Amino acid sequence: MSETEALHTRLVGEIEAATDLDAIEALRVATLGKAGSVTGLLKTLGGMSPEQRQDEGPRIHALREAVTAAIAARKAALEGAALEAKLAGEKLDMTLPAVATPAGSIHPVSQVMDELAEIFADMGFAVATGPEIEDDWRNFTALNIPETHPARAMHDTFYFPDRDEEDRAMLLRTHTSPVQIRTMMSQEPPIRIIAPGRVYRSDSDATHTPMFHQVEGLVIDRGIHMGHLKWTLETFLKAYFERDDIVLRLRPSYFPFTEPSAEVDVGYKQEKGRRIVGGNGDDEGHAWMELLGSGMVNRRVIANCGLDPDVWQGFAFGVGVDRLAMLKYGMDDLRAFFDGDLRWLSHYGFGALSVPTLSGGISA
Ligand code: 2NL
Repeated sequence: MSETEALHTRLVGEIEAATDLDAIEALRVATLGKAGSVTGLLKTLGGMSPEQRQDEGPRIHALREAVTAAIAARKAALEGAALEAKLAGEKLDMTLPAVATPAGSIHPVSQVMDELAEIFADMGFAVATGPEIEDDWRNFTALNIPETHPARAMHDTFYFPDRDEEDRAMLLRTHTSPVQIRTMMSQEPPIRIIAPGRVYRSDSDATHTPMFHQVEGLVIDRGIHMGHLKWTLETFLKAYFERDDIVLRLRPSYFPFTEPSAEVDVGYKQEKGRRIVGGNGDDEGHAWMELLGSGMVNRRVIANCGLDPDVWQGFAFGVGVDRLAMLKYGMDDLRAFFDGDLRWLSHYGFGALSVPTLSGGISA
C-alpha cells in the first residue's frame, strides 16, 4: 500500500469517527485547507516526472475526492442528528389544553373593524383590502385630486424617494380610496365594498397620529342616488351604536372625488364629560357632531376607472375607525391607541373569543 493509500484510509477513518461539527471543521482545515495534508500532496504533483505523476496523480485526486465526500457526508449526518435532537427537545403537543388563560386581548381598532365587516356584510358589502404603499395616480389623480391640491403637498403625504416601474411617485396611502380605485378597475359593477385599513398622513398632535385607521365604503350600480347613501349610513350607525334613535344630518360639502358631496353629522348629547351618540341634535341638550364624509362618486372618477358614468353611478363615504372606537367605547386620547400599554390594552381590549355577530351582539 502506497503512502497516499495509507493516508486515504487513515483520513476517512478519522472523519467518520468525528463526533461533532467542530471536529469536522478542524479535519477539513487539516486536510483540504491551505496548509492541509491533502493540499500539500496535490502541490507535490508539479515536481514529479511525467511517469511518476501518471502513477501518483489519480491516487492523490481520488484521495481529495474521498476526503471531500467523507467530510460532506459526516457533516450532513451530524447536522441531521443535531436538528433531530433540537426538535425532540422542543416538542409541543398543540392538542393539549392551555395551561394558562391567554393574556392578550383584541385591540379596540381590530374589534371595531370586525364589527364594521359584520354590519356591512349584512347589507351585502364585501371587505376589500389593498397595499399601504401606493402610487400617486391611484391615491390622487384617479380621484380627481389635482396636482395643486394641498393634500398632495409634501407636508401631508409621506413620499418615497424612488418612483415605481411605471414612473409614478410612490407614497404611503393617505386614505383607503385607492383600494376602491383598484376594485373599480378590476371588477365589473355592481360593486358593494368597504375598505378598512391603515392610512398615513404627516400630522401629529393630540387628535392626529401619523398612522390612523379609516374605513371607506363604495357602491357602484345603475340608478344609485343619495337616498341609498343616507339609508346605508343610517342603518350602519344604528347597528354600530346599537340604538335606534340615531339621527343624521347631511350638510353640503366639497370633496374632489364626490359630486355632490355631503358631510354627515350625527346627533349626540354630553353625559359625564363624554359624547353619547343618539337623539336629535336640534333637541334640548343635544348637538350635532361631524362624523363622516360622503357623496355621489364624481363622474370623472368613474370614467378614470374605465367605467361609463352614463351607465354607472355610485355613492362613497369615509370615516375614521379610531374615532368610531373612541365614541363607542369612551377613550379620550387617540395617542394611547398606539402606545402598546398593557394596562390600557387590558382595560379597553376585547376577549379573543368574543366574535361580533348581528345575532349574538355586535360588541358582545
Ligand atoms: C372624509 C372623506 C370620503 C370618499 C371618502 C371615495 C372613494 C372613491 C370615490 C369617491 Cl374611490 N369617494 N371616498 C368619499 C367621500 C368622503 O371621506 O372626510 N372622511 C373622514
